[in-house]
Amino acid sequence: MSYDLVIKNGRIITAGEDFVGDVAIAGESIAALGQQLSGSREIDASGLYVIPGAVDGHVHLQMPIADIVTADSFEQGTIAAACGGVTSIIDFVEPGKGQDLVEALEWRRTEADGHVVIDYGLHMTLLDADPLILAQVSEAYDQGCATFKLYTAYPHFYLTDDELYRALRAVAEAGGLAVVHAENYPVITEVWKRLLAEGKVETKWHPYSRPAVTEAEAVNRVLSIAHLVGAPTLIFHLSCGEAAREVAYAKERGWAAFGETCPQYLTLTDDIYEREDMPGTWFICQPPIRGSAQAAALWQSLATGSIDIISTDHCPFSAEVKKYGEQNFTLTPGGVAGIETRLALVHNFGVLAGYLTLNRWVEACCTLPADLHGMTRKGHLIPGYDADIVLFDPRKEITYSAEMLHSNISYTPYAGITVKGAPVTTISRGEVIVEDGQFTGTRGRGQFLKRRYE
Ligand code: DUC
Ligand code: ZN
Repeated sequence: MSYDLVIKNGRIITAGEDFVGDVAIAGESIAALGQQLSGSREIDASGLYVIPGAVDGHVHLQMPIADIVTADSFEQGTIAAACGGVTSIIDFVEPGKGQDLVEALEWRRTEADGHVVIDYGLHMTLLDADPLILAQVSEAYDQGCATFKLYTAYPHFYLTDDELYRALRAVAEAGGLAVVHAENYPVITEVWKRLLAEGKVETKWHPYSRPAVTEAEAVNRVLSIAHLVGAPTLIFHLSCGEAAREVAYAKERGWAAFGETCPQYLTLTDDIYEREDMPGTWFICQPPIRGSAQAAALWQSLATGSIDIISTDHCPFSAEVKKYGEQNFTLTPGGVAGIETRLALVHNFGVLAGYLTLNRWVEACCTLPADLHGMTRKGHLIPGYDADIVLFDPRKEITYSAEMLHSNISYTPYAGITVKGAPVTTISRGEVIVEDGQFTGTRGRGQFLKRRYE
């Protein structure tokens, strides 16, 4: 039998397997895995890892905040993602106050459809616990938004405990997953006020303004309320061991609790807020980047599985916008870029450093993000699944610079960092869209993913 495309002689690595063989593709789907398969097109993957396309369940493309917007459009951001071995992303719908959820979803889709180069899903943000809005949660789920974003941070998103209770209940009743930014914002605000009153306005004070305990406390509280109402919950961007331990504790009790962390918390440390060669404001994100012991604790939590997945929270702002907080760190919008660098960073600092096995790397970056976010055809190299595949060269060395990356910003948080191992070819639904690191796909080919839990 001849297939449309066969990837030959690669080291096929999935969450559970590791063997040398071929992957055959028919149309947009994986058709077979085996030996000596043949196709009308064949790609020699000798010496390369063949893994499922990476899934980034947490990105902010062309996201408006007041009068600014994140720097990557859906087109630019998904090109960068594809070049980094990512074949699916999940961005956000952020409805206006009182806006109908499905109407907001349709509007957000008009911004992405026709522009994205890989498949994408959308989380639905629940701004408050307005009963009229919560009554629409099931409908949003039916339209493919299986996951709902809740915040215990930021003045315009912050949910009080009673609001959390009601919103989480609505998510549970719809059969969805809550994804939560958990920090204790009222306490953080008090810490900020004290720091600013003492004249501590420089960027180096950013991590002091959001202590680990304010994150851990919020994680505990959110997971407790979620358990009470039966809402499976994924805590976003865990940045410290204290918070990861709260997720581990919830898991030990049998709760449906999951954790995500991001490369910036694993590979950077808080000395970057005081570096001389790069402005500290570039690295301002919420929660903040913390010390090296915290990064080590996060790697351990990933290894044991108390943190499940690695996403990026890709949220790039231009260097000019990042300057807003030069004289007062609280005025810099939070967010770092990372949509293109995750697979290679986690391979280098996680696998090569001995924290993660190759299988766990694939599981944390590709397979579990797909499963947890309700993508029913992604994240696995199994016949019938979408042929989203990445060829990763474990010998290729790259030193990061803004110029080599595809985000629409003039800097990268990872400038000067050398990694061994990089994605070289990206295949999305059977189509080669990145070859030798060069994007060859077409704008608008990506599709909206209707996600659900089976
Ligand atoms: N944190 C950030 O740093 N950026 C985007 C949103 C968030 O929660
Ligand atoms: Zn985010």
